[in-house]
Amino acid sequence: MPALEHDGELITESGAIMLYLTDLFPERQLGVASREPGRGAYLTWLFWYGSVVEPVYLLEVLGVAEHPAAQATFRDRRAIAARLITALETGPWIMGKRFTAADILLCTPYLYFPDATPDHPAVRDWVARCTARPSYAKAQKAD
Ligand SMILES: N[C@@H](CCC(=O)N[C@@H](CS)C(=O)NCC(=O)O)C(=O)O
Repeated sequence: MPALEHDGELITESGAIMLYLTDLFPERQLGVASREPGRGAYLTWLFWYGSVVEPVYLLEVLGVAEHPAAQATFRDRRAIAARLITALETGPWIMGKRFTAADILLCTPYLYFPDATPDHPAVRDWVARCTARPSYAKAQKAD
């Protein structure tokens, strides 16, 4: 269960942890600071993960992804794929030229569930780029 305790505060939810850490360590340049161009897109990607991507895949597992209420609220895996593909066709990262915590967060489901990876070269190559980074190997080793 993703959780971070810092300065006596507990932070949960992967997106909130990412935002907390990238705001705390701006010098690592993995986030987009407040008032910096791209902050809105950065927040959108982080919140989209928890608010849409996770529910959509879970609703599929539960067999109710095609329910009209689910469609009207979250859309579906096709919409997720379309949004990723649109971003990654510009690429090479979700936010363009710059690798951010949004890449780390959004590629995660496809590391745990490779079969769920949208069947498109832009997405497959992006997942491969994410895992080819030395920091990925370092994190895996630490885990
Ligand atoms: N929305 C949460 C989901 C966290 C979550 O429930 N993760 C699951 C795996 S996908 C987990 O760690 N489960 C362990 C457990 O429930 O014991 C987040 O993004 O942090």
